[in-house]
Amino acid sequence: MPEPDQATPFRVQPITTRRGPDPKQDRAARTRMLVLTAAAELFTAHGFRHTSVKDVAERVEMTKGAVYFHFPTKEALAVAVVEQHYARWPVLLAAVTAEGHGPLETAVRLLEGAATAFRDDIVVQAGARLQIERPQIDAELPTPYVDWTRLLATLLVRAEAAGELRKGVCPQAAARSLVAAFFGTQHISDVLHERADIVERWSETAELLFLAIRAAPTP
Ligand code: LUB
Repeated sequence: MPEPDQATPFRVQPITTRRGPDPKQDRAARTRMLVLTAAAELFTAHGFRHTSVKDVAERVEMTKGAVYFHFPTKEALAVAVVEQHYARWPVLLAAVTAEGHGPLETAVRLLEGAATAFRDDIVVQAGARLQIERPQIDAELPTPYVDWTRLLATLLVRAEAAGELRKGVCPQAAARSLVAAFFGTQHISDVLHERADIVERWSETAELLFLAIRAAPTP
């Protein structure tokens, strides 16, 4: 299975709080992550418009000035949260790729992992809500859906080359369908159950979709 870095279009680096040479920088990175996580919790619960920098500062027991030191505006905070939403996916892809499955099974496990992250990861949840609220946010947010579509299309082209795809299935069309189905599944699960059942809901949708995408088992 070729290396993931050629497949993954997600270009955002995760914020690292690993101890580096400069303790001051470490502390700054940890504080930045603390503020970003608090903002993610508030954006997920109340949305962009009903969350103030004062709310974020109070949640992390810092002054507004200290928050502005790391994020000059509430918009910059929203952009950083959405970027960290997408920074989750190369990490997930590297972990799934390391399991050494074929391209189609890699796509299956990637989306299973994404469903779990949408259920359990507050930064992923906040990024999804802010992407819905894009019209309210006066800032350049990453374009949604396109990176997942490109990643899945790359994997499905490889699946086709490996004979894993049902004859006549177009990899790009299948990738767009998977992204649309995942987006819809996570959104409905969010509105109805705050994503408590997203893993089960995605599993039943994925079973149907991959039944249509996967090559018929050779007798
Ligand atoms: C994914 C969402 C919700 C696509 O890629 C994205 O932007 C997505 C948030 O905007 O679903 C499906 C994997």
